[in-house]
Amino acid sequence: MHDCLISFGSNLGDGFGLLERAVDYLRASKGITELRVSPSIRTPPVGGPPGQSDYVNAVIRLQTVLSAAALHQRLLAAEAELGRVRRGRWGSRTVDLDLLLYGELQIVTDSLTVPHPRMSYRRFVLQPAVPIAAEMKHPVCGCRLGHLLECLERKPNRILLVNNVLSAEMAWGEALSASIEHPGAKVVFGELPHPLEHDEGLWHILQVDSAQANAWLGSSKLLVERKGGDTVPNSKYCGPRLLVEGFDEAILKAELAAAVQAMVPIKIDDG
Ligand code: A4P
Ligand code: MG
Repeated sequence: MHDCLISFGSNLGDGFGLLERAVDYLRASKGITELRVSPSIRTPPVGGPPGQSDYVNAVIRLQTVLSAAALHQRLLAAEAELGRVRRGRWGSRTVDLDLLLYGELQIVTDSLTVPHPRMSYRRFVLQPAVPIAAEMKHPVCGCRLGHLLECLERKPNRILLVNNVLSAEMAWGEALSASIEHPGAKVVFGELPHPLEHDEGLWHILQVDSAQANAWLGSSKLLVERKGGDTVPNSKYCGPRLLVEGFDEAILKAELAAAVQAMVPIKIDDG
């Protein structure tokens, strides 16, 4: 039996109604038991084309005898049943069901990466997850989900890039700051820190080599590493992390900008 966590996201149609239907679909599925649903929250869209509506986000915890691939197929079938149309990466969707955790296994196939590669720093995932899954362990970060959310809440607004995540030629500072247009997030690149704890809206992005990283690990919200480079062992750092690959400037900028958006405290203006 595998203890699994699934994220639900919807920003097209009746999100709360769709969550109920997704839960009913999974509850009626063979091989799935002990299903529990988190409280749902409304969240501003992270990444993707501008002008999207707010999301309804929640997580679902369940036990299953299904393989990870079979469970993923079940999630795709539920999405299809609820009328999902794919509108490009991070585009609006009626329903998105992602497999966050499959026990403590790490799985990488052509169609599945588990744990979900962006879950460890997303408030729209961790905030609903913690009430029903705080003690579940993230096998890549080496810590529990409750700890990941605490890192986002307590650590200074610093993102640590190690192993040359960005190449030197890229005019990163200004370009990155300009790409992160988010109320409450002003990004300063490569400056040495000042009392960040007292300046909620200011984010520092530091690029360091692996030898310098030690000094900053304890006081950073997110560790960003390059796939294939030296990664920091879990014994030295247990917290939110992101693994990037490739050197496509536009993709890296979008990924980092979305990471900042996902870590900013969630505020919804209900009018
Ligand atoms: N795939 C790989 N691993 C998984 C996994 N663990 N679970 C593959 C599910 N699918 C996985 O997914 C794209 C591909 O990921 C599929 O081919 C699948 O085999 P998709 O559902 O077609 O597209 P997507 O969801 O746009 O892509 P992706 O990369 O999963 O998006 P993210 O990173 O999950 O972001 N903002 C708010 N506030 N709330 C949200 O819920 N969601 C997203 C989606 C962006 N912004 C959001 C929210
Ligand atoms: Mg998805």
